Amino acid sequence: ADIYSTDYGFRSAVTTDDPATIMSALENLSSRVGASRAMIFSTDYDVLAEITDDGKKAAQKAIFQKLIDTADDEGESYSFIKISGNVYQFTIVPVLAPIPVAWVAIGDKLDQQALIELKETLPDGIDITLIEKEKDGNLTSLQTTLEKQIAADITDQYALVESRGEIDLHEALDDHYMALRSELPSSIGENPISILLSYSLDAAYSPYKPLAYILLTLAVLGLVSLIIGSMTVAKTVSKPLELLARAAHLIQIGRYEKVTAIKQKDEIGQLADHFNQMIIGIQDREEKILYQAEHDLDTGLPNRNNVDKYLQILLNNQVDTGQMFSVLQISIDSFDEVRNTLGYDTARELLKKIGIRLLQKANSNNFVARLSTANFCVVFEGGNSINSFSLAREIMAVFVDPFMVRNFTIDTNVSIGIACSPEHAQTADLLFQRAGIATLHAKDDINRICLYDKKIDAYDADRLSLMGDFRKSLEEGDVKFYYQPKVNLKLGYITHVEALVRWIHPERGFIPPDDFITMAEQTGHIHHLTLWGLDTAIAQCRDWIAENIDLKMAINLSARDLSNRKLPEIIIKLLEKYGVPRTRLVLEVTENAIMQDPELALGVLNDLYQHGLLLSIDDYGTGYSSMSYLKKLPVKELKIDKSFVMDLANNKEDEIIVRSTIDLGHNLGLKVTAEGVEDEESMEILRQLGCDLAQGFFISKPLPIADLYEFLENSPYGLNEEKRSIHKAKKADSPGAMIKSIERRLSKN
Ligand code: G
Ligand code: G
Ligand code: MN
Repeated sequence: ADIYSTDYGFRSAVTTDDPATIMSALENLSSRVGASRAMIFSTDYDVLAEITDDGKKAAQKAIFQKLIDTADDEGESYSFIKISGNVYQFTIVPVLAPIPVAWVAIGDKLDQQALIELKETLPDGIDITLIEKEKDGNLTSLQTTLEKQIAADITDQYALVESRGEIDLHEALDDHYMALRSELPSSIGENPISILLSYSLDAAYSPYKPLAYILLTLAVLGLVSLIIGSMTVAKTVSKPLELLARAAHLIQIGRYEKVTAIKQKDEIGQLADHFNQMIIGIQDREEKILYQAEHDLDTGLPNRNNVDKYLQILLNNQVDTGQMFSVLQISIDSFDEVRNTLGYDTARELLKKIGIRLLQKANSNNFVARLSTANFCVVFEGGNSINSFSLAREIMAVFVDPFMVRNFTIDTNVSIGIACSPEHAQTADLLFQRAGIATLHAKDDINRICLYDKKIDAYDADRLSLMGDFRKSLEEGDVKFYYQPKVNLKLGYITHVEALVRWIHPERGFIPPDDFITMAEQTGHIHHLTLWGLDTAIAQCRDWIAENIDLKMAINLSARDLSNRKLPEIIIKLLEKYGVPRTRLVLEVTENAIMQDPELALGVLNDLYQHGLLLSIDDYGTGYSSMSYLKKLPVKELKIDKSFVMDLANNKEDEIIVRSTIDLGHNLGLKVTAEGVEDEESMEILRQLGCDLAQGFFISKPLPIADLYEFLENSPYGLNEEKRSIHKAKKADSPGAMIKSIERRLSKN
């Protein structure tokens, strides 16, 4: 257009009024610049010449007029104009000389070819479509580098959604397009033309399609191998591990099950093998530990734990069925001696053999166990106090034959203590405790068997509380002496009394002395009883002296007293305190008390003797004292036990024993007393046998002090005023004294 407007020849041609010249200049120039259409307007908007490419002249006069006006203002103007179906880009410039003398319009046809050329200047894949918006709003694609149908489809979609200057997405003929529509400058009154740039996404993606397929294939292959892999892992690793984990859990709860389902030979298979071996190992060890926990390793017998369990079963069973049973504790006497003399190995062999003999003796109701070093036990199902005692005797018999151990002949003595359930205890602990107490007592028993009894149990809570009461009773005067007369058989009347303690408990009433004295000995309370007894008895002697009653007082000492070295001193002090001569007191000591610790007892007894005190052996004949001890004892009197005396009149053997004991006593220079005289005949026999003193129910029971005074006064054996004086006279043995006594009687009469 610039060329048109400034070309001198063209300008001069235009300024001529010759249409042919103008036409020729226009044709000339148009072919030079390759324009499709060209028009020359006069300043009055008249078309001076027109070149067309299709022979059809442009009809839009008004539009060109406006364009010329704009070019007049701005120096040039542009517009896309549609002429007979084709779109042209028109440029209008003045022909200056130097003022505009004409207007030239050059139209460049945007045909298919032009669009293709334009497309080639753009990046690959971008297509161009020209769209016309008709007056009624319809959009039509005029020209396109796309397939016609596609262009039409996209254009249709633009008709629905009005959008300009933004990238939109469209679908056409199974393809996807990105598109950008832009309205081209056009003249008012003309249908607006838009240019649409579209880009096929499918085409854009197409280079990546093979890649996508490869990726997809890889993904599928990966997935497949993953599935196959997981299945393999599951079969060869997870499943076996799960089996092993389950087996491990079973071990935890104490079930040992081998894993047999794993057959593979790999690491997992090896693990399973080791696992199975481990199970065997654990099982073995557990069995060993359990065995050791419940068995004694020396003898192989069940141990204390095991018996406890067994007893627990019996006790539970007892709740339902009431089934009785007993525990026999078998204690080997002086086992320490055996062990220290013959050595530990020999001692262990001995234990083993003892265990074997006990097992041989046992039947299906007997459970044999070892409790501790020197203690075995037999639990006797169905055992009561009677049949348990028989069983104990049978067990005793097992130990009669000596044991042969490593060329040693070992004599073994045992003591057996028995406790029964439910009679003595209803728990395992208490049963053992009580069987143990019975065993201790069995050691002092002739048969060496002892059935538990509350009386022997110093540890019984009930009895312990009783001992508390005992001290209180001593202080408060509930403990008293009763006095039992001893009659001088030659004189025919009472010369001695034995003080025997009586306890009337404020709540429980009379308590047998055998009960509480044993208990007092076991708990140490005997000391208080002895002190109280000595004080009370000696104080009574003082009274009698004051009342001119000539009675000797016998008081009992216990085994415990014989181990008290201070005893002589205590007695002497009391005698001095009350002003009582030593010869008034007789101290009775049982054989058994002496024999508990003969050396110590002899020491104290000798001491007492040295102090001029009189001693008497009580219950003679029931203990184990030998002649050699009897010879050594510094005693003045021997009391034949009542068991030989009570039936004297009817029992020849008793008579022989009593007779020889009296002779023995006399030959050793002792006075002999018989206790337990219950009838006149016995009393007569004793007199004939030369017995010195008699004591027993026939003469009198032990009497409270008031009754004793009554006895002294009224009994044929009593010591009334008359006898007292005769006695005194005799005793004085002097004519003066005799005369005095006769005088007294005479004066009375
Ligand atoms: O009374 P009789 O049941 O009392 O006596 C039973 C036993 O108690 C007898 O063997 C007797 O020696 C003993 N005994 C009685 N009184 C005493 C006492 O005061 N002290 C001691 N140590 N024993 C006594
Ligand atoms: O200390 P000693 O054990 O000796 O005590 C005498 C015991 O003998 C006391 O328990 C007393 O009660 C008891 N006793 C005394 N005389 C007789 C008797 O004639 N017959 C019986 N059975 N017991 C007696
Ligand atoms: Mn006595």
